[in-house]
Amino acid sequence: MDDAPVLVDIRDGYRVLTLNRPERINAFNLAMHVALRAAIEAATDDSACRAILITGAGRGFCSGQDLNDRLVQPGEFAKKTNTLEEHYNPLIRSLHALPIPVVAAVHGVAAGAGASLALGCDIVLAARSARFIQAFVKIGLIPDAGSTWALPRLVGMARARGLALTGEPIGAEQAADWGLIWKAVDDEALMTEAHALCAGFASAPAVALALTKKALNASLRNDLAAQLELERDLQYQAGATADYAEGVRAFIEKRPPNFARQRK
Ligand code: T3D
Repeated sequence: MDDAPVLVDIRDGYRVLTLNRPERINAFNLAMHVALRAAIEAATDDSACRAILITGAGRGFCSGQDLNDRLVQPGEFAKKTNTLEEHYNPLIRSLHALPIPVVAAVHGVAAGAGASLALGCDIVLAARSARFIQAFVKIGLIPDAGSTWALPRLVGMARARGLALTGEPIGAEQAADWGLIWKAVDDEALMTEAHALCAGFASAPAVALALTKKALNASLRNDLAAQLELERDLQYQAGATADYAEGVRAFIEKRPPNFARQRK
């Protein structure tokens, strides 16, 4: 279904979810929220799916909330929309909690909640010409869908304030220099690199990836002592897997490891 709000492409070991409202730079409406949630749930339920790649159709990644659905009179907003509670917040929480890496491949523009969505993914690859915009202030809103949480943690408070309070765009190279994203790549290489990354995750040790994600997420609220204890506990779990035994054996035998292809 080419006109579905989210296209799902099942690859060998990972899934590509393409936001598909290109005429509005993939702005979120209700149908896209529902489709994205269903696609993420289906990917999670499939033990052969070892990573998710989120991208956008057409000339940009995502322009945030569809503002055509937000023509309100003063005071009407809270009565008319519960989208944060019902859709954006569960989406960002689910990306954070998923036991598999989620990669965002950003081209064109990621604005408003579209930028928040990218920052909610584990790894953001962006085309060199891409821009990230905390567009909220331009229309009288505050950054949402996790941006006020992610920004200071990724780039520090001074830069978070600059981005959020001005709504000025930041280019992909600067975003990478600041630590907002993982990497800026040549425009024409974006999807090749994103697919290669996901294919790599598909053949990596699944439990180690899941527990690494868990440990890094927990570090944002733990002190050092608590984090060391968590690392010890998670390492016992990773060390008990067949993948660990295989990884060490492969190293000793000087051959590439052959990790399990399915998540348990
Ligand atoms: O409401 C709640 O539930 C709270 C949650 C809020 C979350 C949010 O995301 S709030 C922030 C919403 N997003 C924005 O404010 C961004 C609005 N868009 C823009 O600022 C610009 O369009 C872009 C910077 C993203 C891109 O600029 P440009 O010049 O490259 O493209 P354009 O010409 O502005 O947009 C192309 C088309 O997409 C255009 O339609 P047209 O004229 O060709 O028929 C434009 O209206 C449409 N479009 C772009 N963004 C949105 C949109 N239509 C609806 N909603 C959009 N967000």
